[in-house]
Amino acid sequence: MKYGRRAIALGVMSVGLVGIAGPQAMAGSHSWRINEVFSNADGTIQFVELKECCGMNNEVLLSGKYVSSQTTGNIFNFPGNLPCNNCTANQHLLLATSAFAALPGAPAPDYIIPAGFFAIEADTLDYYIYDAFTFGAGELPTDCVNSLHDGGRTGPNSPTNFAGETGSVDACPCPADLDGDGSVGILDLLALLAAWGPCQGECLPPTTCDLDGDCVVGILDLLTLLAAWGPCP
Ligand SMILES: [Ca+2]
Ligand SMILES: [Ca+2]
Ligand SMILES: [Ca+2]
Repeated sequence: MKYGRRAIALGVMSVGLVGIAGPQAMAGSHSWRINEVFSNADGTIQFVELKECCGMNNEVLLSGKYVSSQTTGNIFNFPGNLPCNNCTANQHLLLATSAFAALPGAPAPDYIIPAGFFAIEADTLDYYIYDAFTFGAGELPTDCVNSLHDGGRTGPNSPTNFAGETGSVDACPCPADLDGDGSVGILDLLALLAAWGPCQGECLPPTTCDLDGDCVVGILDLLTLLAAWGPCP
C-alpha cells in the first residue's frame, strides 16, 4: 500500500512563511489530509473525512480546492471558504452521500457527495494537489461498520464533521431485507429459500442471502430473517 504525500515541499515553504508572518496571519488550505474513507458494498453510503493535520488554525481557504477520485473521475469542488477565522486546528471536514446522512448515528455531513463518488475496489482520492489517499484491491472494508483510516488501518467508522459532532454508523441496518423494499417479508423468505445451501460464488454478507457470513444459507439465516420480520428500523 502506498500513501502518497505531495504536501511536503509546500508545507516546508509555508512553515517558512509562517515563521515570518506569524501563524494567525497566514490563511491557507494545505494542511487538510484525507483521514478516513468509508463505503458500503454498493457505494450508496460513502463518506470521506478530512482532518487538519498540524495545528494550523486558519486553513479556511477551500474555494478552488476539491476532492476527487482518480478511478471514477468524480470531482467535488468546495463551494467556498470556511466561514470562520482561527477555527481549523485539528478539526475535521465530512463529505458524505445523502444516504449516509439519513442513517441513525450519522453526524450531519458538511458537504454532500453523490453515491458512488469513489470506487470500492481500488482508488486514489486526491485533496487538490495537497494530499492523496490510495487503496488497492481488498483494502477498503465493505462490511457496513469498518472504514479505512489514514496509514492503512481498518477499524470502526468514526465520521466527524466540522462542528465536532462524531458518531458511528451501521450501513446495513436491515440485512434481512434481501430485496431492499424496506421491510422483511414473504419475498425475502422466498429468496432465502431459493438460495438454500452452500453459497455460490462470492460470499459477502449482506449482499447475499447468507446473513451470518458462514457461506451456507441455512437454518441460522432463516431464524435471523424471521426475527427481523416486518418493517426495517
Ligand atoms: Ca474519523
Ligand atoms: Ca424485503
Ligand atoms: Ca449462513
